[in-house]
Amino acid sequence: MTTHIPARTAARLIVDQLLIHGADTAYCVPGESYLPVLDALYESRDKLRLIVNRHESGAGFMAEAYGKLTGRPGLCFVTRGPGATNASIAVHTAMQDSTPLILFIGQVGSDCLDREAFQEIDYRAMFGSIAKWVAQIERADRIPEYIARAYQTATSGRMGPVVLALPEDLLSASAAVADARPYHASDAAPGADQLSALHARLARAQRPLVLLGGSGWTSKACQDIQAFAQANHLPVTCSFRRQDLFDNHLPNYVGDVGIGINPKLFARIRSADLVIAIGARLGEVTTSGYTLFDVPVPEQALVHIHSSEAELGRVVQPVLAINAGMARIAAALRNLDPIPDAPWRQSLAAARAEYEAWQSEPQWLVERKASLNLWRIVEELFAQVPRDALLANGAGNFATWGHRFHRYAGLAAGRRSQLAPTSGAMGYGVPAGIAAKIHDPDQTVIVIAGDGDFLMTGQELATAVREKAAVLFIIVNNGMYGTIRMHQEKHFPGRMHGTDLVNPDFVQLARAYGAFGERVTRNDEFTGALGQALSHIGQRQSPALIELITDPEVITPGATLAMLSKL
Ligand SMILES: Cc1ncc(C[n+]2csc(CCOP(=O)(O)OP(=O)(O)O)c2C)c(N)n1
Ligand SMILES: [Mg+2]
Repeated sequence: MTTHIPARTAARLIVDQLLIHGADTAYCVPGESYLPVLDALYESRDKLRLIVNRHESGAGFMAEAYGKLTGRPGLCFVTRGPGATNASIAVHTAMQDSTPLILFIGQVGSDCLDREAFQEIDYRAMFGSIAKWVAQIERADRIPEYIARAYQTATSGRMGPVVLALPEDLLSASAAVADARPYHASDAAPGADQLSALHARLARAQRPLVLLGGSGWTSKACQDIQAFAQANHLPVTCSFRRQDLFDNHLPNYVGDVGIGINPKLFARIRSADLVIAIGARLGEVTTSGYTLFDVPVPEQALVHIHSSEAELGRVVQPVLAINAGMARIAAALRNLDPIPDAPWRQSLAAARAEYEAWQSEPQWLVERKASLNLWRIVEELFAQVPRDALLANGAGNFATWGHRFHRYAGLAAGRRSQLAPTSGAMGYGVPAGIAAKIHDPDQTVIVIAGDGDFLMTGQELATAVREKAAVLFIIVNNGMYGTIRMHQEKHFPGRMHGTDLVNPDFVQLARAYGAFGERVTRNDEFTGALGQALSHIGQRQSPALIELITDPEVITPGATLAMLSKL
């Protein structure tokens, strides 16, 4: 018996497939190239929330942040040409950060294709090297197939971005075609022989260490890793901007492996005899510019576990390569028999003490007696908010204060507490923080942004106000693109060029958007401003912004500009 399948428009088919795969939110900047999809979204507006952004980088970053937070693809709709080019920063970030994302782009009709028609781009060529998969849907009856594959591809193995182009004539077509089934992400499981090999290596080790990173983690997987680490008294580190994969308050946590790594931790990893890297890609930042492990044969015995076989042995050769998803490997590690009387047990406390010392206020900073001291601000800020508050940021030296001095809550407790781009994309923090607050209105969300970083996507404050996303924004205003100024000072001392900034009045700017705004120039003013900002976001359902005027000389937690020029 054949069931009668009614014809649906392509746009209806697209939105129906998204709903079948569990979509609840999408981000967009509208365009005439995909009007029928907007109309289908209108019809389903009670099931699928549409967030309207002010720039496609904001829409893309918000979708990427959604993907990071949920493990399900973030959805973003943009118009052809200029919309697609604006959104490309989020595709690149989703690629480097291994985040599931699906970007839908309107495309010129097939009657004009390849003529460089108005706003036409060949998306396969444009996104070819920064997306996991790029396709153009040319037949309405194949929409269920393409969208099911997009979900499957974005979420399986090493997660990543998918780009789907939608030609104009496709969107005006119809088809009588059956729906797909909800997708099920696939991940590999570790083999029993691999687990016993890992166990045997651990039993023989003297100075082992665990390095967590990458995507695909769940709260349960983090609980399992925590149990494995605790049962074996293992020191645990997290890779760059994945500091919330392990509760930083636990004695097993010994620091993060990112830009500006604690030199004592670097030495510890270099001299470890066994490194169990779980989920981390072992990319340039995580390996301190490929110096943490010798390339291609590291001194340490490296057990590398990754969800994609393409990352195993890509740069450094492991003694044991395990292709496995995070949930599966974590559950398996938890079930291993703990190593009795582990010889490294005594050194765990020493490694932890090095981490805690690295977090204390640097002596030179104490002596400087700055009127506004970011070390103190970080300490005071996190003393006033719930432990699982989320901290989002983009790129710039301002971010290192949070990375180094804040103790992130672990995902094991249920929520992500860090949202930041391993791609180093400026402008990420503002939209990402807004997406996090929309996703979980009960979580306290703080965005720390530099004066440069903030203005790359600051227009999304309008989105925050519209969506009643009561985020706390903290701007670290040093009047410059400080990171680049720092590099300039190291390489071309005294020749400052192109790195100073003329800023707007950020407090007036916040107020103009309808947010609370306050400026802080001294440590003792922060308490009052923070109290007001927190009570504002607690009650008003609108964002708050605190602008910190900082000393431009204090360029990092490690040095002043003057100290750098003497290097
Ligand atoms: C989209 C993008 N453009 C440029 C850069 C290069 N870049 C890295 S940090 C930085 C300056 C950041 O300035 P700001 O946000 O004020 O932070 P600061 O370093 O002053 O603390 C620049 C320009 C980048 N990482 N991303
Ligand atoms: Mg700056």
